[in-house]
Amino acid sequence: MTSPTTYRFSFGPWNISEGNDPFGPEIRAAFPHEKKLALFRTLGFEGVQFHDDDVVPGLDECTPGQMLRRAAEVKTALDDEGLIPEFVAPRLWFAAQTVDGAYTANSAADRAYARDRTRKCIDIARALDCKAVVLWFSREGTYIREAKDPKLAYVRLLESINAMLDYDPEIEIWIEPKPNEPTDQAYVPTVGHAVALSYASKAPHRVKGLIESAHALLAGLDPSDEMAFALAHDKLGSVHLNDQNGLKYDQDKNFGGANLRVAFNQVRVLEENGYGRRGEFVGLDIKAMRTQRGSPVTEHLKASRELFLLLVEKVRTLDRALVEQFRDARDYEALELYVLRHLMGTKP
Ligand code: 3MF
Ligand code: MG
Repeated sequence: MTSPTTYRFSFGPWNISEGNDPFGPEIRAAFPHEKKLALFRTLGFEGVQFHDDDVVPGLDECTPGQMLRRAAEVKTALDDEGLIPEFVAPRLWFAAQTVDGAYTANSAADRAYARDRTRKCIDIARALDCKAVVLWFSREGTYIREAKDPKLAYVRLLESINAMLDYDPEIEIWIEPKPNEPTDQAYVPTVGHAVALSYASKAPHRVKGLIESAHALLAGLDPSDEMAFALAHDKLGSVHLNDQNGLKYDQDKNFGGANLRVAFNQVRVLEENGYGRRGEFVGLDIKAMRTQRGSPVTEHLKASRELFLLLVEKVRTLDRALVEQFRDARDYEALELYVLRHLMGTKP
């Protein structure tokens, strides 16, 4: 018998926010970025997800020396708090040069900016002793189909990935698919696209996926099946657990907050496939409700972590023999009732 997985959790500093949305500004007092690291352990988290400019603010204006000095300070702060940097992601959607995308922008100068910024992101990751870079292809897509040559766009994405693999011989690239928002149609909308890019790349074992529950739901897919697909290819770098109520704006709701059964199945697929046993983090990407008072807001992170652990118990106490029996008998009606009763804690 192997011992049960002890899960490690992570989130990014942007998950502690001031509540601004597209219709209104901040409504909570700002909580200083530097102080956020001190919260992780007390909340039960030991992994930190970073954007490159979370580590080095004003990155585009920094000299290489300034950049590395600042990264070294953050590394010391992480060590002091006993925290592990899970990944660093290049923020390729803020700058004027990324208005039309980054690696797929129509302007050669803008594509060069994106490549340069990505190299800086990798340098920062290495300075933190962090083994992965996450690519969320935020603006790699179009608002109207005629705006870009989509085949060329995929070629450019692959070339950019290969350039990253060349630039650093060890770094892993985890692609975080999302089908839309902020673009109308994004390139690499599903993990299948990400895995195809991985196999086409020059180092497939270093290119993986990061599945965000809400992103899969926005693509009309079940997040647990997206995770299973990546796991079947040994390419699940990490997850961004959260929830999403239908095809709306990207909601980043509390894990399990919209659909407990969908959350249960994500936990089931992760647990049944030994996710976490090689140090993978259970990552969250969750927005606090705008209505929440106080600063800093952390209830949403605590609640989602707790919900994950409660669902782990539900997975571990699932009667596997009974599940097999129902599968053998092809009695999925009975299986469904059993699963729902189990989730509700109702005795048969
Ligand atoms: C957007 C996202 C992003 C990514 C993050 C890491 C701001 O929907 O999910 O969060 O997770 O940028 O790459
Ligand atoms: Mg995310």
